[in-house]
Amino acid sequence: MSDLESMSDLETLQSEILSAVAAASDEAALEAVRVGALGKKGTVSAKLATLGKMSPEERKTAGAAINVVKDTVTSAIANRRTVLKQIALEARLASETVDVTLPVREPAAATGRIHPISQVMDELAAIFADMGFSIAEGPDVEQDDYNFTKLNFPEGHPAREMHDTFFFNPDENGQRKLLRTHTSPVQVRTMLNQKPPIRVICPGRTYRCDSDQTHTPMFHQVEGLVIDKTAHLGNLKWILEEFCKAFFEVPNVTMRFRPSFFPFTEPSMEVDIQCSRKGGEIRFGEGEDWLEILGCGMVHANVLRNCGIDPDEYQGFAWGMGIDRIAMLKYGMPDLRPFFEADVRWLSHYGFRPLDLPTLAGGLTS
Ligand code: 2NL
Repeated sequence: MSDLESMSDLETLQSEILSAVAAASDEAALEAVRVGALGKKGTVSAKLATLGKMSPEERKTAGAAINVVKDTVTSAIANRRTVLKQIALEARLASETVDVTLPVREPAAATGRIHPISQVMDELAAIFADMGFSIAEGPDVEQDDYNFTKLNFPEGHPAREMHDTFFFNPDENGQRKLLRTHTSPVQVRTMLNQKPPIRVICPGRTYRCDSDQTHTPMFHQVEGLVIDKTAHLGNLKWILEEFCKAFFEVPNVTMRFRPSFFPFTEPSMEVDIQCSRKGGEIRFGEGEDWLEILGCGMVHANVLRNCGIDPDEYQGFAWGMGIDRIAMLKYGMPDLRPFFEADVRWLSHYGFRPLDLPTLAGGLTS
């Protein structure tokens, strides 16, 4: 090869490498170009390897020319690397920009909400614990005996029909389990397992096959039970009044007791509280209207006997009310059905902040 030929050869090589350097679109592509030219088996390195076989004269000129190519390529690669680094940095800065003027996203503890039913259950627990009551719970799936028979519902009595019970298929012994229609079976279990005096409240889920504007097949009840040697209706009246004042957070309530019927109490009463409904808003402790909020009575002697308590030694009173209903009344919620629709928009409107716990000293809903 003549000197001229190898010179033009070198120029071609250099211009090819420089185009490849210019075309490298990221640092990995550029590194591949560098290895292809300057690496051990690179094209420029191959040119340098030919120097050994040349005469000293040839080596002088060719060596200088090849080293110029090597230096040119080396600095072109360094420059391109600087440019690519800058481009990569700009792309990253553009994609990772933070708009510091956006509002701070709140943590789950700040945005989460307590369901009104849970809030009301916590309020009930605070109020009745303050009056010396404990809380008892029991299974949602119950025996007929605890839900009906021990509560003085005779077999085949029409009152059983009135409960719209969800029954399970009978087991091998012909026993049909059911979904409890009230929380009374929890009090039955309490009487069977504890000696009087007894003071409990039993909040929980209850079920009836009924569904319309004001009924859902699952709803919540709280019942209370007091058994003692001298427990009487005067005590019951005081407890219910104290409860209503604390729960509705008013200084006074007027209550009205009307005779009624339940199989498990004798006598039985329904209780209304006085209220005003002016301007579409219910207020307690004033006004001329009445609103039914609960049922109650003296525990029937048959129920005491069925639950292992001697009615000649002990007597007691009990009451029951709907938690969903008193929650709606207290918090002005017009419709029952969204309670059970799990809609976070409803919950963020009607729910309660998780760290605001109800206390009697601090106010139930501060
Ligand atoms: C209502 C009426 C009531 C009871 C529940 C009860 C429980 C036992 C013995 C006697 Cl174990 N009574 N519970 C008593 C009277 C009324 O509920 O309207 N509930 C929504």
